Amino acid sequence: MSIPNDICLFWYTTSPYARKISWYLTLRGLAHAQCMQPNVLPRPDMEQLNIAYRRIPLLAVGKDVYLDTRLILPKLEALFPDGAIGPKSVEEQAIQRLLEKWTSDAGVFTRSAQLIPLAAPAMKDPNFRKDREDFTGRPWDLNVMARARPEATVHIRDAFEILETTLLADGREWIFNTEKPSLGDIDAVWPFHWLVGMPTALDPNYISPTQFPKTFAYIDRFGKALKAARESLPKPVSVTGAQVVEHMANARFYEPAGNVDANDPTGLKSGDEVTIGPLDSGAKHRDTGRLVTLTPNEVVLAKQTRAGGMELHVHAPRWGFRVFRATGGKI
Ligand SMILES: N[C@@H](CCC(=O)N[C@@H](CS)C(=O)NCC(=O)O)C(=O)O
Repeated sequence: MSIPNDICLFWYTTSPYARKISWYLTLRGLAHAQCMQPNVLPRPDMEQLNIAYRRIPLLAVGKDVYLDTRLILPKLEALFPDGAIGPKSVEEQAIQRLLEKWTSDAGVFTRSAQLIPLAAPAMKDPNFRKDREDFTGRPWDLNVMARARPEATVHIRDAFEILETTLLADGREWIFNTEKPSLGDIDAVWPFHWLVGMPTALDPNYISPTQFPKTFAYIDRFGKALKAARESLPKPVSVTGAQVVEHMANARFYEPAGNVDANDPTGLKSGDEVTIGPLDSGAKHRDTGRLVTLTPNEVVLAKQTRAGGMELHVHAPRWGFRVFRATGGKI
């Protein structure tokens, strides 16, 4: 089974975070494989990798596995620099990184999720709601969720207003005035594109092309650019988890084991047995392994696949994650 560029994306199409990665690969024209997943646990394909982290997306590049879009996107830029679409100037880099934080960490996604239509098939499925209760650690009660909608609309209206009156105010096509969408556009557009694509998520009395013409036109333009890019490429090959592991056996590590920063506040040392896990959602699903790299923005640990005991390197960002000594550590 061939995995183009040794890249395999584990995802499901309704995941807005995963769409960022699929869009990035499409806009770059980077051929890859995909391992499609259900939107709830269990995920037997991912169990093959022996990785407890449960969030989607997850990206394998050879024997390296990357968690979290906040690490996956800069890694793809660095590992495949020919034709990279990241920001160029320091100002653009600042805007792109702040956009990433604003949309992912600072509330736009969370408030968008509160606007998922309660009539959507997933929301009516008790199994899905139970899965997300485990994931978020909060009850997913339809009455409580209905009451949260007006406040979520107020926050999302604020987010639309920011795009409309600042970044898109001068009528530009793309955030950094590029010819085609860039990484900055992916980081700006994704929760807005998700909301517009869910019928009834947005109440047109408050958020519609009437109030925010430039932002709606931008979202539409992005969708069209993506469709054109997708149509010009072969469809990603679909693979199973077992096929990914089989492929990895003959693939290389894309990054050498790095340094463990002697000045890290955690005091961890190379070779320590450590546990990593996200702090915000899916926090119960942690991975333990041997520490191979620790920098201010990345932690890497070595783990073995369930079948065959093959070593993989699992990479996570420092932001939004905790790393601690597996024995005697506290979380
Ligand atoms: N900070 C993470 C968030 C990922 C995330 O929350 N993904 C959602 C899907 S959009 C998820 O994993 N939901 C639970 C699940 O599918 O198991 C990232 O940037 O990758």
